[in-house]
Amino acid sequence: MIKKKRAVPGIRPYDGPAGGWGALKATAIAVKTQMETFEAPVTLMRTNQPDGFDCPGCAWPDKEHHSTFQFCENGAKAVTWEATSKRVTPEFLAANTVTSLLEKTDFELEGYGRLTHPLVYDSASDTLRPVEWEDAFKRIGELLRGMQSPDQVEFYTSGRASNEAAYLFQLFAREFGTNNFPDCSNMCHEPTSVGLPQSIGIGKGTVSLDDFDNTELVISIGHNPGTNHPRMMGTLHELARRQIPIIVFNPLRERALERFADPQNVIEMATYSSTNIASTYYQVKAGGDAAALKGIAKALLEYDAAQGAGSNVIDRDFIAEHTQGFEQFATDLATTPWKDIEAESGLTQEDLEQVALAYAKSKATIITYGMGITQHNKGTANVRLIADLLLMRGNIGKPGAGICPLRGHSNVQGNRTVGITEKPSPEFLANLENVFGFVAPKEHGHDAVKGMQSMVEGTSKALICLGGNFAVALPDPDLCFPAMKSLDLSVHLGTKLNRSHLLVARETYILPCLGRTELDMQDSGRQSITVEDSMSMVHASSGKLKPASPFLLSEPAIVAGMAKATLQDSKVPWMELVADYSIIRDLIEKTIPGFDKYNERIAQPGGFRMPLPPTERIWPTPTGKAMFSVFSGVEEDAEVQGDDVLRLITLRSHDQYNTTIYAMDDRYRGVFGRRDVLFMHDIDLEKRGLEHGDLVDIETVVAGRKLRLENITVISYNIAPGSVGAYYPEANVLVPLDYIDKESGTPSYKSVPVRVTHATAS
Ligand SMILES: Nc1nc2c(c(=O)[nH]1)N[C@H]1C(S)=C(S)[C@@H](COP(=O)(O)OP(=O)(O)OC[C@H]3O[C@@H](n4cnc5c(=O)[nH]c(N)nc54)[C@H](O)[C@@H]3O)O[C@H]1N2
Ligand SMILES: Nc1nc2c(c(=O)[nH]1)N[C@H]1C(S)=C(S)[C@@H](COP(=O)(O)OP(=O)(O)OC[C@H]3O[C@@H](n4cnc5c(=O)[nH]c(N)nc54)[C@H](O)[C@@H]3O)O[C@H]1N2
Ligand SMILES: [Mo]
Repeated sequence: MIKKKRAVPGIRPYDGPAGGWGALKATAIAVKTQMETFEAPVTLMRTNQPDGFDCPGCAWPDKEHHSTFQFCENGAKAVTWEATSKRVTPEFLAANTVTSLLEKTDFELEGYGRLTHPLVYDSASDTLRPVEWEDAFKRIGELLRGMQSPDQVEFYTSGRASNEAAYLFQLFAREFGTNNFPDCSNMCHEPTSVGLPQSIGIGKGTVSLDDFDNTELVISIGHNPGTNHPRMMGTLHELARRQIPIIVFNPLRERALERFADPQNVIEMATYSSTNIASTYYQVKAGGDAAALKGIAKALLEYDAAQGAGSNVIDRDFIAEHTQGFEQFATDLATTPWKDIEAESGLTQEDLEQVALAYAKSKATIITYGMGITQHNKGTANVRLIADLLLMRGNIGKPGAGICPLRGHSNVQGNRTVGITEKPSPEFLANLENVFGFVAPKEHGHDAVKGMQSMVEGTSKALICLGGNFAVALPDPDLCFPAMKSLDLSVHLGTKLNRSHLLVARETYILPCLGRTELDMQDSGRQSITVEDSMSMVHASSGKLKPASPFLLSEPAIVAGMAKATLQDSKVPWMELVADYSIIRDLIEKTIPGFDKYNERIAQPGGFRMPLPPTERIWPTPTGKAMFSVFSGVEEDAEVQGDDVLRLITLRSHDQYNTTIYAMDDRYRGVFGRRDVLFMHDIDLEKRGLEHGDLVDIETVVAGRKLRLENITVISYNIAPGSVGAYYPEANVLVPLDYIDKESGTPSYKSVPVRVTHATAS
């Protein structure tokens, strides 16, 4: 019997579809609270237009990049957030000490608006004060030159930076002498960058938008497109209307994957109707995907055997011609017991056999995935298993089929392509040396976790951030925040104030830059930058809005300014590059394969695609073949035992962009005006004697140190039993810094073992 639930402030079930009129209303509110209303419509219409700017919201590509405006609520929020008319002025900063600003929430900090002046921290008054650009560069240069070793400096990149800015940033760091490149992708799709090259020879997805026109089945695992890749909803909506099955694996019932009303669809809008998206929805347990994927593969093998000789369930010709390692893969599946698969995935053998049947029937299948796959301590192994499943039926390198990792930041993939990596290839370093004539560092550097650990240990002394919110995005603030404060120097290029900026080092500079939407004028005229989307399309973006302040510089100009002031006999003509970004692109072309005729090809609408050999069934692996892998057992972490242990998923609300909180609602999950909640299934509530709305304490089970989050309101939710969910970044206090996927270094943000009990203090 279902008990009647008590009323909990701010918690109301959301019964409608995702999208629809609610999305239009939310857009209108975002515009009203951030922008001058007369500017907004023109600005939004320029998003993803041929002569306009690339939407900073997500990395989903745009078919109509050169024609119609695609409506997108969360894209509109990203744009209005940057194009806001609010400003953080020198007067405001003089009146508010850094200590007092640190008391504010992340939501309040960014809510103050755009940064307007380059700032230096003044410890005597505990305030941020305006500084001349040249003085800032000079002092940063002096401090960097004074380091005992270049490896004491960490160069962090957040994936919104353009190809041009990121390329200059890596050039600066490498000429300076280090490969320390922590970047946001180390917290995000690193398992893709590590796992896919082992499987198919390249760390990128293989599908294009056209493949979605030809596919017969989409399996969507561990991502929430209604919020995070909203333009993908147009594609899924269209597939669902064509009756193409979409099978979802997600511990939470995400509304947009269930029902969606497309704001561009006149009939749905007029009739308040919607389209069912998922044909089947499997609530896999957090961390249970490997078990589920192995179950599907095992069922497929069993089905193939049952069909007898000559069956084409398994694509034997493809496997023989294009792959290695199938035998070991199949043997491991045969010896993995169904009972283990069922226990770990939370799904039944019958469920997984159904998926295998649908998969066997489809002539072309796409698997899409996001953070639900990667942010686990077996994230890389999970990615390889997805590739294995596709390879079993030859689903890579043919129309309508392939692997589709949903990238995070709008240019995170491009940053990687142009050299932001702590593990550069010898060929790339040789190219840099040949073209520029400096000696590049060969030793591999730090990723995000190692960079922070070196700061905690005190071996790294300086941090330069090309965007982002490094300390807040990483796990365990109790460990990381003091490490930020113990640095000799921190420098942040940013558009809005955030907590990482305020965790000031002995000396701190905050350098405000132009955003994507803004006009970037240099000596040779108006500049464009370029970005690479999730499907490896590289295209130009140029802003038109008047910059938020006359004192802003572009990201390339700031990087070049610091580099010139640091590297006294630099081989790089920094100021010539800033005057004309097309020269930066020429240098990218000379040092990185795939950018031939870079400037010429971005002049074409839609740009060009980076080379993706697996789409032609060419496998740049050491063996020249696509490789099957073996995932032994089914468990994510065999060491964590105990009936009362739950797996905590930390995730994004609908009103947030990573550490940027736009507003306090999570409309589709029925949470309004608050973020201090824990989603839990009724079975798990009952086991603990808890009720919907009770206050609880959460404690991490694996940490060496005590990690706790207290007085959180637990709410009854349709989530897989055994899994619980809370919002990022608040729940980062529960994520240990060293609880990572060992292969990729990515923190296990989606599978933290925790215990939940009645709150002790109330
Ligand atoms: N509006 C908006 N857009 C964004 C962002 C944003 O914050 N806001 N962030 C950008 C960035 S950097 C990224 S990386 C992407 C993130 O986009 P997503 O990959 O969608 O990221 P999350 O919101 O963290 O949620 C992942 C989903 O995985 C599910 N999940 C959690 N654990 C598991 C699991 O073990 N198995 C399975 N199968 N599913 C699981 C969760 O229930 C959730 O639905 O979006 C990008 N776009
Ligand atoms: N617990 C938990 N932690 C997570 C995750 C999770 O799912 N759970 N997800 C992880 C993921 S996938 C990612 S990608 C990271 C994100 O980590 P980051 O990329 O470091 O964080 P963001 O919140 O995207 O950075 C926001 C800041 O970027 C700056 N900014 C915005 N636009 C621009 C611009 O155009 N130029 C410059 N220079 N600065 C700009 C603003 O100052 C803003 O405050 O977080 C990770 N952390
Ligand atoms: Mo991300």
